[in-house]
Amino acid sequence: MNKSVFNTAQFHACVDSAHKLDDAQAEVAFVGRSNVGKSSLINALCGRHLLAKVSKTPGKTRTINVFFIRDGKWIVDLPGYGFAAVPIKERNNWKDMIEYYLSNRPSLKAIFVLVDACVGATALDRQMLAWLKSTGMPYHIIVNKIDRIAQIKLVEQRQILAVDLKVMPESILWVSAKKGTGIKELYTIISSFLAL
Ligand SMILES: Nc1nc2c(ncn2[C@@H]2O[C@H](COP(=O)(O)OP(=O)(O)OP(=O)(O)O)[C@@H](O)[C@H]2O)c(=O)[nH]1
Ligand SMILES: [Mg+2]
Repeated sequence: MNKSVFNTAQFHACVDSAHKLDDAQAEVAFVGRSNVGKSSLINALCGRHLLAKVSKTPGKTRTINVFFIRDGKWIVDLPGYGFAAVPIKERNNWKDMIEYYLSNRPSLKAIFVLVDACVGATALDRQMLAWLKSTGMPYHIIVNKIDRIAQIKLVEQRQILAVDLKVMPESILWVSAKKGTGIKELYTIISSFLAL
């Protein structure tokens, strides 16, 4: 694993439909509710603050945003779900866009589902996880924003979230895009999926 490969990541494409994407050799995608920190995590991975656009206001990412790592190897940032302030029609469009993308990319090697360490799994997270499970697509759960949990509560909160998500705590990657916790492990995992 070579961290510098991520540091030279570049913006590659921004599309409103997976139809418009060119072929990749291998790609991984980040999904999750709005504001969970998908774009922030991509920035943390690539060691850049401004690669993917981040905002305190949910609903910042509204398109499929592709970042090129090298040789047709991509990291893909998707719009978040569950942002109530967006009209239902637009939310449904995003849902269709995300599901179509996830279902129609033969080069998609792994889907990372982000869950907020404080908020826990929302109904839409459960829906996404159940759908991914039903399709047999390879997905992994990442819990982000663990910096918001007091150190003393971390073990207990990990246990609560793992039970809630019906998986072993060890199978979840616990990260903080803000503090950089867990990012090295994520490099290793993504490097392996993308064969970097
Ligand atoms: N404390 C803390 N805040 C974080 C972390 N990761 C992201 N944030 C904050 O969460 C907010 C949302 O981050 P984004 O990266 O824009 O979230 P997103 O999931 O891409 O959101 P959408 O584009 O709306 O789907 C921003 O204010 C970030 O600074 C983290 O690990 N810890
Ligand atoms: Mg975003």
